[in-house]
Amino acid sequence: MEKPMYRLHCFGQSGNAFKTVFMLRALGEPFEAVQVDFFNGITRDPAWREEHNEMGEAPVLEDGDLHLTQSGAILTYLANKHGRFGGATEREKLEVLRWILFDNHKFTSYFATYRFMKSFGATEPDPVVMKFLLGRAEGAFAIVDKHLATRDWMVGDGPTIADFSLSGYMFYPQDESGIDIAQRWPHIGAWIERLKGVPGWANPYEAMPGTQTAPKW
Ligand SMILES: N[C@@H](CCC(=O)N[C@@H](CS)C(=O)NCC(=O)O)C(=O)O
Repeated sequence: MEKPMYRLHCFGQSGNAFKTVFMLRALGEPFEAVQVDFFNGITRDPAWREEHNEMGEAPVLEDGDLHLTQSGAILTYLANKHGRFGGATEREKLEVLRWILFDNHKFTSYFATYRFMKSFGATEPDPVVMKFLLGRAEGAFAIVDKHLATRDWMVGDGPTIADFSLSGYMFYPQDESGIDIAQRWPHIGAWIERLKGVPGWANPYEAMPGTQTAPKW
């Protein structure tokens, strides 16, 4: 019997979705990509929220009857189900969770919001807001850069879902954020290159549906 295929609701610009795409591809698990029409506001549509995600966000993973959201939960689910990339010991699993929480609160969230406002926002971003977001992102980047100064991967001896989570926004063109990450945080820069060597890695705009657009602001 053919195994049921995963369905993943995602779109090209979404680094949060790319975290889960990277994992599925690294696992060698085929999936059907369902495009989320984010830029036409579908995630705010009550019917979409009712059917797919009450939180109003991509990604959404469908595994048969299971509909799962939050990239961290999806990554953990896939790691447990396939027995890969979740950490080798209980201690490592806890470390992985610690970094995924840090990513969702500080590393991805401030940077992704900054990039979104600079590249895709409907109105010109307020410089005061941008300065605040950038300062918070820089603080988080410095912490991860220091952690990576003495190790190749965030946890343990190989890539884990902590790496897939934290790197979700690291593979987009530099002009979308205007920040030269590799130059400013060289250990993050080296880690990005290592991650590109993980079998299954792909450019987010090629791995997910949707149209790449030029930065707006
Ligand atoms: N913590 C969530 C964040 C998901 C998220 O913010 N997704 C964005 C796209 S990258 C979204 O759908 N945002 C809709 C909105 O904020 O209205 C995760 O990791 O899945």
